[in-house]
Amino acid sequence: MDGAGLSVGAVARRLGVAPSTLRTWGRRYGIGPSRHSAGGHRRYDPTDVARLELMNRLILDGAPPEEAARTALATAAADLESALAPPVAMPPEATGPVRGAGGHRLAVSDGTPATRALARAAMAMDMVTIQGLVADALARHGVVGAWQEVLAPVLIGIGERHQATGAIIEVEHLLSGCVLGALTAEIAAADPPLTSRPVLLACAPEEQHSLPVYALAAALAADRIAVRVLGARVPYASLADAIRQLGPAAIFIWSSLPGTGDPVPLAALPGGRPAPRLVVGGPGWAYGRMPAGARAVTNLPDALAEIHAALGHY
Ligand code: B12
Repeated sequence: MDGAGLSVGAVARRLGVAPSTLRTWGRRYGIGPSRHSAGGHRRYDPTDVARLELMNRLILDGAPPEEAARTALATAAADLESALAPPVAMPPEATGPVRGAGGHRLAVSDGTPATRALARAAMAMDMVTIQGLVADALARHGVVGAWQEVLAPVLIGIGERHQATGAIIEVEHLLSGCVLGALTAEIAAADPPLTSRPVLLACAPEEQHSLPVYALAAALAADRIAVRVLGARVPYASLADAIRQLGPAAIFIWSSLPGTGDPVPLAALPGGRPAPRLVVGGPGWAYGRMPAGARAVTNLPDALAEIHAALGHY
């Protein structure tokens, strides 16, 4: 770091967070750069950076952002280095159960620091922090790792909580929107595809649970495979039109609910030369009645592998 200090982008890269997250932390919690360049740009000196590193560490260990900022700001400059060296001891209130309005508790099955932090932000309905944590998970673990280790466990925890209480639908909607936005952004930001025939991804008719479809599409896009995502509730007639228009190499269809998982109409989908590989996933399908040739997958890596195989990659 030179005497002029680091830019927002440089500090964001160092911490593995989005530049917008740093700006939000500055605005919301008063933790930011202590100087500006001659041109008026924000510049972070070594103490600013160490404070932000401490805040980031505390969040990853499960502390709510405002509390992490408070602790980082209260740490004397001379103590920052030692605070960063050993594992950070969490304040007692940051290690308690994840709670939301009305005292609702959220059990996240394998509560890692990242899942706990995301669950906390979701229960607090703190949209900016949710977006930052989802973006961080994607940047740190890639699409498959972020989905399996952070996003799906928190979604499943929220689903279980909702089932038990009938509450937190607002939390489910907020988190789903943030995850959908982040996965769509991953698809948009991926390097150009190296394949020509796309993979077509859709939910079964009336099926609104589209996040796994976007997770798979983002993972395929990261592997530079062309995708077309039709999202939620796609009537079979519309899917058939899309198949005829796009001539996909593979089609993935998701069903979460038994009511949307009747496989009989799949047999009537148009073929093509060569015929697209039909891959189905999700707990809703009646797998015993799948048409010949359909491949069922039970997790994201297997779905990815099945589609790579359909494209002749291995
Ligand atoms: C987010 C969410 C919503 C959002 C969806 C937003 C969106 N754009 O996707 C909204 C608010 C729209 C919604 C609506 C409803 N939902 Co909802 N929802 C969820 C929630 C919390 C996450 C959904 C999700 O993304 N699941 C995907 C992953 C995270 O979970 P999973 O499928 O269990 O994962 C397993 C496997 O599928 C596999 N897997 C995971 N990821 C992937 C990826 C791929 C590619 C593959 C192949 C496999 C795979 O691994 C997991 C472990 O086995 C789930 C909870 C849950 N457990 O899923 C409830 C859940 C699916 N919803 C449920 C219900 C009841 C509903 C509603 C009927 C509520 C209502 N009364 O209106 C409606 C249904 C609307 C419809 N017709 O589709 C129930 C379904 C119960 C059932 N089996 O019948 C669940 C399970 C919640 C619960 N525990 O009660 N929901």
